[in-house]
Amino acid sequence: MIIDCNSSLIIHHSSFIIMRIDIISVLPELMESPFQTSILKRAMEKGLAEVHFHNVRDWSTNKHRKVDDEPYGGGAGMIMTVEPLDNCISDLKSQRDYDEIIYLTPEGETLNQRIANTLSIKKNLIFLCGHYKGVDQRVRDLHITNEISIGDYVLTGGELAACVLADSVIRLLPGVLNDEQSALTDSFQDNLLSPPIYTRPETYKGLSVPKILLSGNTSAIEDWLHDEAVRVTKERRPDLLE
Ligand code: 6GU
Repeated sequence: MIIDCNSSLIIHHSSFIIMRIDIISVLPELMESPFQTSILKRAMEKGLAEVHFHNVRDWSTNKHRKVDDEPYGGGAGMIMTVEPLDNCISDLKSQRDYDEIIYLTPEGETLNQRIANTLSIKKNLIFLCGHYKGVDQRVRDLHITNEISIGDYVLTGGELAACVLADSVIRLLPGVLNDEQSALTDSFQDNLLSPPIYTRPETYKGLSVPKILLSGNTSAIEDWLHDEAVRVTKERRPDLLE
């Protein structure tokens, strides 16, 4: 599969590259269902992707399994301490080479299709979910290669963002989507939003499917869909056309 998006040409060479994602969090149970349902579940069953969850508390040396502490310099909120996170990430790094170690944080680069495309050709990824006020800066200095946010709003933690990121990447792996779901026709793959789409019935409550879609003239239909995609994009997201 070849994905061409915003100057990054992405070529998936083989159907047999298995992506491994290790997700580090204080709340791994929050992320279970997205990977146990539908397309992501099938990707795992087919052996195209593996997702492994790690609870930071398992690396705490504290008898109460504590993994946070108060900020130096004062202020509200708790900080995730460096030692358990360093130990967890170091353990993983000792087992295999990681292409990227990504910290999910509102301070990161905003996720977009180009980033998802780029990550989809990697083999081993770590996602670190921030919680409380975030992680001690030295975790970032020691290990983090990349920081990603999923948008300009604040979540209770990085877990839901990690699920969003994993979904956006795993669906691009060869063999995950079938032809009809093909990632190549996605909104954003060509920087266009989707045109209006219709299925049966032909008329519903007086609203009819545009005649062109019933014409059987495939090249005219393709032109119409493209023109509609441009129209919708101009209307809603002119920034994508710049
Ligand atoms: Cl990655 N984390 C948190 N806590 N909030 C966010 C986010 C991440 N991305 C957008 N908002």
